[in-house]
Parts: sequence; structure tokens; C-alpha cells
Amino acid sequence: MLFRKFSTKKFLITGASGQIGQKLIPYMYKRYGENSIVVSDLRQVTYQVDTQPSFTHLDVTDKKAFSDYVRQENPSTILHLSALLSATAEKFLDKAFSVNVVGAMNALEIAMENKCSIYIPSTIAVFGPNVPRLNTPDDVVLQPTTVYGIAKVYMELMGNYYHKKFGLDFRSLRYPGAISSDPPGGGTTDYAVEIYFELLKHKKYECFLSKNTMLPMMYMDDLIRGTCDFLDIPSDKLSRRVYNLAAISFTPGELYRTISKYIPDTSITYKPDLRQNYADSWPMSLDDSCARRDWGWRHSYDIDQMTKIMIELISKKLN
Ligand code: AKB
Repeated sequence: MLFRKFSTKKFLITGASGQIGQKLIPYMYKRYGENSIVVSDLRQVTYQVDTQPSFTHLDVTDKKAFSDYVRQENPSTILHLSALLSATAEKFLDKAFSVNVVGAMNALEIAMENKCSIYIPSTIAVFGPNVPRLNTPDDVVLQPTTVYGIAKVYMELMGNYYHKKFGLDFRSLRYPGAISSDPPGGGTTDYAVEIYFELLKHKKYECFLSKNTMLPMMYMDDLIRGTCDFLDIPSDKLSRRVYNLAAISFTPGELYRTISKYIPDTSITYKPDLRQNYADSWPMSLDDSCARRDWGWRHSYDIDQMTKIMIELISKKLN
């Protein structure tokens, strides 16, 4: 079966109104040109670009609508970002199954039918508690404890299967917690965004994870540049289809200490809730040496640089 290459580029993005889409679309405009992007989601947002991209209201669980949209737009690549994050998925199991499992399967099958390449993000939530939590490698037993993680493992395995069996150009990166000035929704790593908003607005923050819970994290600019670098690598340069992607790891206590250097007279309390259980089953840091070796992945932002930018961007938003 002949698949088009990532080099003739038109991107169709699902779930484009979420935390990643808000920053990805302006970046992709600059990198690939505004005419190379069409976006879809259940709700429309305004991106920080001069001309808004063509938007389609799309429910990814509706296979016919999804398929008609892809046939009409004829993209070279589908970026399937639609997903319920860990905490929301645990609350709404049926919806999580529809969006995260059925939606992802629809995306993979539609990519096959339309001979496009497909990128679907994965996550640190694919790992469970039975693996080394420090420097977790790509290939370990995957026994996630959340429905979000289980759905992503299924997506990874099916993507790999379609790649091996039919040559589908499927790619996926296992993202750590993504940190940006656009609030995420329903994730466990969200505390690392909320904390900036709350300390800037109210000078205090009650954290839903404990002080010493270490998780892998990444500033959004790194995540987006890394994703597009990954999309641009010729398929034959990749030794695998799913890669760990790492940058920095820190605890709520460490993040608070860093923010306190720039925002004085604040306070933090810790009141772990259910999300603590999810965080405790995830890695503290990831081994991403395969991504670094195969396609030159490097992160740029450390916790301090990220914090300075986050404070600047969120302060502007709040004023
Ligand atoms: C979440 O917290 O659910 C996500 C993730 C780790 O994929 N940010």
C-alpha cells in the first residue's frame, strides 16, 4: 500500500482546541504555512494567529463524520490530539472509552483508508507501578492503572500493528506533563500549571499532590518543537514508532521553591486527592535516549527558565 510522505504536508488536527493545540497551531503556522493546517474539535477557540484556521465541528467517535471530514480535506497527516486526560477519564469511564479508545481506533483506521500518515500523542500514564520509576526506558512491561493509560497502550499497540502489517506511517511520543500558560483540563500533572495562576492571583495554592511527588514534565515550547521535529524525520530514520520524550523532573515542593524566587510572600499547602494514586504509579523520570539518538531530540527549558516565562505570560493574561 502506498502512503504519502510527511514531506507533502497538509495537517488535519483533531482535538485542536485543547492545551496543546493552543500553542501547536501558531507554531505550525510559522513552520509549515497557514494553508497547511485545518483544525477540528467539539468547541472552537481563537488562536494567537492573524488568520484563524479553517475549523470543523467534529466528534471523533462519529466514524462517518470523521471519515467524511478526512476525505474532504485530503490531508497528508492526521494529528489526533482528542483525548480525555487521566483524572477526567477516571470520572467518566464510558466517555473515556468512546473518546480515547474508539476515537483513536477511528483515527488509525481512517488514516489507513485515506493513505495518510498519523501522529497520536502518548503519555507517561502508559507505565504502571511495576517498572523502574527512575529513568524508565521505552520498552518495559506496560501495566497502567488508569483508563487513560490503558487506552493509550491500546493505541500504541494498534498503531504499531498497522505500521508493521500495512506500512502505516504511525508515530507517537510519550509526553510528560505539559506546562504552558493555557490551562489544561482534567490531568494529574495540571497542578504544575494551576500553581502559577493561583500564586499570581491569590498568593496561595493548595496542591492536590504531595510535596515530594516527582513527575516528568516539559515546557510546551519544547514539546511542540520536539513534536514537529519528529514529524519531519523521514520514516526510515526511525528505529521505532513510539518514543519516550523527556525534559525535566520535579516535585511540587521544588516547583514552589522556584516560583517563590520570583513571586514573594506566597504560601502552599498539600492536600493529596485521588490524583495522588495516579501520580504514584507513573515514572519519576524517563529514559529518552532512543529519541535523542534517532532524531536528535534535545530539550531547552529548565525549571528556572520555564518559570520566568510562565510568570511573564500568565501575568499578562491576568492583567
Ligand atoms: C495527565 O496528567 O493526565 C496528562 C498526562 C500525564 O498525560 N498530563
